[in-house]
Amino acid sequence: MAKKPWAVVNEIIREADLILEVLDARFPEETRNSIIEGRINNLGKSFFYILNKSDLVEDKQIRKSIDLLKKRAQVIRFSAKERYGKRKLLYLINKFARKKSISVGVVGYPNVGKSSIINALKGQKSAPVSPVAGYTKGKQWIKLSGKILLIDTPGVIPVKEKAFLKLVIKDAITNIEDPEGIAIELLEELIKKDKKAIEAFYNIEVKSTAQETLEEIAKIKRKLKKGGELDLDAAGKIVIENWQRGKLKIII
Ligand SMILES: Nc1nc2c(ncn2[C@@H]2O[C@H](COP(=O)(O)OP(=O)(O)OP(=O)(O)O)[C@@H](O)[C@H]2O)c(=O)[nH]1
Ligand SMILES: [Mg+2]
Repeated sequence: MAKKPWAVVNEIIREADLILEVLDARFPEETRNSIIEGRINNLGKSFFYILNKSDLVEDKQIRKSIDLLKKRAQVIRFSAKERYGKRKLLYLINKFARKKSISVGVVGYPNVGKSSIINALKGQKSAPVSPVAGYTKGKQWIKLSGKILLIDTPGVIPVKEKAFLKLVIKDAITNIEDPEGIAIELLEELIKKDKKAIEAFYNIEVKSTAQETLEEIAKIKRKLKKGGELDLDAAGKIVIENWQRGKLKIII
């Protein structure tokens, strides 16, 4: 049987010379894994933060995140999609290696883009990628050069998180049991942050509750059940998906 994801990650933290902790640039604090960082520190290992998916985030926001994170470790702004940050990261890894052979463990939450980063560094598809979280199972070694060995790991989550955030990270629309409830929770946060952006994006008026706002979205998207009743699950899925895919650019 395959090892549990956490067991794999702990092993890599012990074995690797350098760790890359991958964060989603849209919610870096939420995707920071305090348990992983605690273990890295206990073992006296070095790590860099990789702020991935930075193509989905405004410049100003990224700079703010970097300022906060750089107190703890070196931060590399990255986009596996646009191949941004690749040169800097390779330079820093090689500088760290100082001509010795090293292994570099890539760890982080599910779906933050660990495997995509490895592929971007390698310049070819070496690690399998998927929009469905929990895709990478065991550890996988990818030889980057004669001296650098990258290790891909499965995504791990430390503690109980807000339900909507968990789903965003999991990116598992088809498996959501209660899309309406999750979408309402998500909408509440989004409206708090940027009500006007929601209004403009959906071409609706934001109502006094998130529930009523979701009803507005269901109406404009013509999501109706057979009897003509509003289909809030279907509308909820749209809202969740728009945010997950980065179409709705509001940072919580
Ligand atoms: N926009 C954008 N999407 C990205 C980026 N990097 C990865 N993705 C997408 O995010 C999803 C997850 O990517 P993976 O590389 O499989 O993520 P992972 O961290 O390896 O996921 P697990 O193995 O499930 O833990 C895929 O749909 C990627 O195409 C990026 O820089 N920008
Ligand atoms: Mg993966």
